[in-house]
Amino acid sequence: MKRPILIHPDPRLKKMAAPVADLSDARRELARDMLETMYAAPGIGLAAPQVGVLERLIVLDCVKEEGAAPRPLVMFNPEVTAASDKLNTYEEGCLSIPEQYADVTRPAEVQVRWIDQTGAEREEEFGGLWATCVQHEIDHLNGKLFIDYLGPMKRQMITRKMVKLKREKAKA
Ligand code: K1U
Ligand code: ZN
Repeated sequence: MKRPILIHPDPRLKKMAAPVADLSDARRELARDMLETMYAAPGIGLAAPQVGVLERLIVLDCVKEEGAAPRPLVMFNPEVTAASDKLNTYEEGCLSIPEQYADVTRPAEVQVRWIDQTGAEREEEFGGLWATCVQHEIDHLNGKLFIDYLGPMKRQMITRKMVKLKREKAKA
């Protein structure tokens, strides 16, 4: 089932999400719903706070090539265990800040440890778009949005646009 995505500004997008203690059927269903919501948007990642659930769960699939097999990843309690000194700048977007994009600089490679949907602990190194996306999603779990990397003027301008968008959507 697709779930509605919260649009910035929303206090739930600024809160720290709680660690997941156990993998219940409800949590596995939430992960499935998040993948469905992400693919439908369309997007390459989604964090549980974006659907109003303040728990440490993210999903991602950064395979973009036409005809390539999808690679959906479900990460409970993801943690960056190492980050490269080398940096990478990518023009990021966010499903909670529609149609706004800005360059964000982050470590180019990160090692991430997480619990998968079967309860197994996994660890893997990510580079390229995967590294950018997994860091963007973990930021969501810490109440941080990509616009928090921008200067106050640009951030304010985007926030004002989102307030206007939400007002227009509420009227429609
Ligand atoms: O967390 C989110 O809001 C999802 C976001 C993830 C992200 C995008 C770009 C850089 C870092 C993280 C998105 O998926 S925005 C949509 C998007 O980037 C996209 C949509 C369709 C095809 C390819 C990309
Ligand atoms: Zn986002």
